[in-house]
Amino acid sequence: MIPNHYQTLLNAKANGQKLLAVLIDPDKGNTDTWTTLALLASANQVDLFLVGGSLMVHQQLGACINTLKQHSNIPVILFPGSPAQITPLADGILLLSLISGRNADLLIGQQVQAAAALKQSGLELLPTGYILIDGGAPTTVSYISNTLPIPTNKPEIAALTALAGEQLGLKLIYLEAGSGAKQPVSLETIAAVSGQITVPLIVGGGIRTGKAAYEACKAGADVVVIGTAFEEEPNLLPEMAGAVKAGHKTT
Ligand code: 1GP
Repeated sequence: MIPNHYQTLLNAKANGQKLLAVLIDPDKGNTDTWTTLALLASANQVDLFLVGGSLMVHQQLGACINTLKQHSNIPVILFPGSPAQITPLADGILLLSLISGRNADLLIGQQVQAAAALKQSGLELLPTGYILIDGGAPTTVSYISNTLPIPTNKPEIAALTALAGEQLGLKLIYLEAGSGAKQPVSLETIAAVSGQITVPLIVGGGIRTGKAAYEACKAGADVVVIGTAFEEEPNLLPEMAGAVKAGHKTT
């Protein structure tokens, strides 16, 4: 049977289980770093790998995914910065629409360009409303996307943006403070968005401590994404995985 990763996310949400996703930017590593992360992630029951980046300078996407798959059974979901990052080597793809912005190219233009390749790829498609939240300083994703993030003190705008995304049929909402953000998405914003939607909520950007990961889960995140902290210190992984599990609704 072909695994259905979206169903896994829905089941986890229904059971109050929180998930940890490790984000890997293939530009920023090599076989050794990916092997280390894959082994640590397996040992700590990480739920997902997200692979992608805003820019792709080195052609390492395939090598990165192959290394992760060689050393773990954790599903690899593409988190593409552009249609050039589509590869059938992965298990699925966050099919992003940048619904916090008003850049038509990122709302629908790039998706049209990618549609045929996606159909051919056989990848599981996870249509995702991608929402940028101000993380305290300009981020790569805000610069590259040429869009303004939602101000951090406007949780009601984030909540209604997410609700509109769900009403349009998007199956996931991703609240993004930006990779390496000074401040992660506020707990108030996570709670406001979580209170409006029924689809799983992914939260990432600037989460660097177990406490921040735990609090994001308690505020309503269903999936916590961590990239930069593990790039800098892979050995944080056990603590982060424990914090996300401690955030389960049942505990
Ligand atoms: C970025 O949300 C992810 O797209 C993760 O951010 O690198 O800050 O953990 P960090």
